[in-house]
Amino acid sequence: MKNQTDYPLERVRADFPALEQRIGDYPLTYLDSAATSLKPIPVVEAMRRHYLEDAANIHRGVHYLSQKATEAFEGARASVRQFLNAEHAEEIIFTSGTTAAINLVAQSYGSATLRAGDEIVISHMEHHANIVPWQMVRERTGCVLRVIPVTDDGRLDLPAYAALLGPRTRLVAVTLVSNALGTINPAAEMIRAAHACGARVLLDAAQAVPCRTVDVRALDCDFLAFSAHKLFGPTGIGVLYGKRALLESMPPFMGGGDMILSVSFEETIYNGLPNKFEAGTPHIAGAIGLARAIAYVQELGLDRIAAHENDLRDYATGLLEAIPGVTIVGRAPDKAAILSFTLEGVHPHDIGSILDARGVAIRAGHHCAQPLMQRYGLAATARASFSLYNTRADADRLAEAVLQAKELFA
Ligand code: 7TS
Repeated sequence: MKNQTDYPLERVRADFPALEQRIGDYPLTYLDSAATSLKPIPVVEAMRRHYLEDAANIHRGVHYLSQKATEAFEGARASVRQFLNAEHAEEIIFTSGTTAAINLVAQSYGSATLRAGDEIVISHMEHHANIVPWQMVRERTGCVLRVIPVTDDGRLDLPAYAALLGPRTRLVAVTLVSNALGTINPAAEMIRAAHACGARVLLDAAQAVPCRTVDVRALDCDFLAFSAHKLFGPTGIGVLYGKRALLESMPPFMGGGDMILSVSFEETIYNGLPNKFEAGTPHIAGAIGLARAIAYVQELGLDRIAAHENDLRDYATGLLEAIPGVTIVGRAPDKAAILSFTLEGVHPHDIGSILDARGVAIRAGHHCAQPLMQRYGLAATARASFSLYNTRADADRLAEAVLQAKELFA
């Protein structure tokens, strides 16, 4: 089998100069895009231009460069709106990333609306970023955390989810795609069930936006969070989407410049959306880079990206399965190109080091999902994640290196 014939893999790879380097005697095989993606030239160029030619602060200057920076920043917001198919640009809040976006909802919405005994439903496959903020809210409000179990093959247990929902459920916070298992969760169905009992839903889309079309209106989610750095954009910027009426009803999360209309020592009047949630000078270059990254994946086409990654997922799964002693953790029928695995007799960190010595970059560890690891009785897994620039040759090198790890420890 060949790579998809209409997929411009060579052209895509040429956009990512990091792929040209060698690690010792080996070409770089980058299989850690679930941690962060590599960055294409157009994204870095857009940020470089801003920093070298147009650097100015936004929303405050009357001068030319400030206006230009403001237009670029608000243009980026418009790009994100269109990318997510949100109804209004002011439903797009720039944050420093997924973690900050979830914390914003937990602090602002959670603290303002939750009372002792109210219930938040999360799942057993959440990243710590979608667990710990809710535990912090629990400490402040006395609300209760309920956890959707996962099945042995790595799906959410949907009958158990239905049984968890009830009149006390206020919020469901779940991941769209699991970073540790690759599982794609049936979000639309889960949102319908949550809404039917009056609960709001937050989706963690950190692993979803790089490889799937995410339409907040089709999903009807109330909040959604993602990071630019997994979407071929810069670190330090991400997005919180929230339905306008909800965001309007929420108190500010941080106070400072830009989030106010007027300040006196007696009284401060807050700004409207989205500024209310964007105190301080934001990551202007980051927003510009994110907008360029969105254009990059849209030019390539998310459906084509998904098809390419699915091919790599299936190909690599076949290769790993053929190695005796390898167990793939996470076998949901609907999966992104994230392969967590263990190798009998070899610690995942040793797998990672042996692969690294051959230029193969994977992640080994608990993937910031310790409860999930505990569920499967594991301390860690090795995780290979494939992206739009990976090749079948990358999967071959992964499998060869895993075989060598096995022989070394035999
Ligand atoms: N949610 C999910 C599903 C994630 O995969 C991650 C990062 C986060 C939230 C947090 O994103 P951040 O940008 O705010 O840090 N996941 C990973 C990973 O799997 N390996 O490194 C980071």
